[in-house]
Amino acid sequence: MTSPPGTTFVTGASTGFGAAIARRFAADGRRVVVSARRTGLLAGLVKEFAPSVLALELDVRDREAVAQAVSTLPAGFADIDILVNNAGLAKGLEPAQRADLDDWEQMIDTNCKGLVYCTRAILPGMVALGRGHVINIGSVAGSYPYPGGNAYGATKAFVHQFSLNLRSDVHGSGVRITCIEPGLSGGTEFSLVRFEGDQRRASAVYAGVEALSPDDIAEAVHWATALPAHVNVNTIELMPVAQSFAPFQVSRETG
Ligand code: NDP
Ligand code: 8X3
Repeated sequence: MTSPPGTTFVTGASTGFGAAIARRFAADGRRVVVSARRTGLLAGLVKEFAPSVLALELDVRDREAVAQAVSTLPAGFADIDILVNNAGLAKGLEPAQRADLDDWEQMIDTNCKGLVYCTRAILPGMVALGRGHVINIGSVAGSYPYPGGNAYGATKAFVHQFSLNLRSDVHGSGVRITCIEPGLSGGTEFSLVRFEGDQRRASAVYAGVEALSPDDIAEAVHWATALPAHVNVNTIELMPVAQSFAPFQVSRETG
């Protein structure tokens, strides 16, 4: 049940899930490329696991930069056999009729287009190798609508379907594809980013709840990759026990 030798490439590794996922693989003795826009936040991982961790400044929305970064990796980190497409964000919780179009565009550019750019840059190497694993971080928001989830949930529905379609395309190649779809998770900057740095509003999301942790997500990612090579976990949907489903809303006539 140990990971094969090779390099793990993690996007959005500066905080939250990405940092925990990178640490999980580095602790296994694997080489890990950690990428994000804020490289200063990657320094701790690099120092802790030197020389096995390489930091890369990368904005996944920059198509050329993604292709360039992947094609110029140093030899010791070029044999990527696990890609974790984790970089992503939610911006805002306004109803669609009031949402900021720039927020929608940033979510689509990051969660959908960025994920596609990274996959397209790295997948051919895995197919040529005859093995590899792409892990995409989706969300329960891709399956279950909620007020204000509008474009964010739609980007994660894209991640879900893109993952399944990737499976069809790499059929017979030995490459595995998994979509991990978490529910409410704390210990990350997710809500701080969603609410534009409003710490009080972000903290309120997790008040009195034992949410999933970045380590829970890292464990799920690692488990899927550590299974025998003939096993493909298509989708993992996980929630904290404290989270479940609510009834549909019904708008009633009054009077
Ligand atoms: P964080 O905000 O802590 O982490 C997001 C990461 O994405 C950061 O490392 C950030 O790095 C990176 N990122 C954002 N935009 C870009 C970009 N344009 N280019 C490169 N990196 C970028 O949140 P989480 O750890 O919670 O989120 C990680 C993933 O998990 C996201 O895809 C999110 O949608 C998903 N998710 C989160 C859940 C939650 O409740 N927390 C639940 C379900 C899914 P930097 O800013 O340095 O570039
Ligand atoms: C993050 C989980 O429920 O805030 O994807 O959308 S949720």
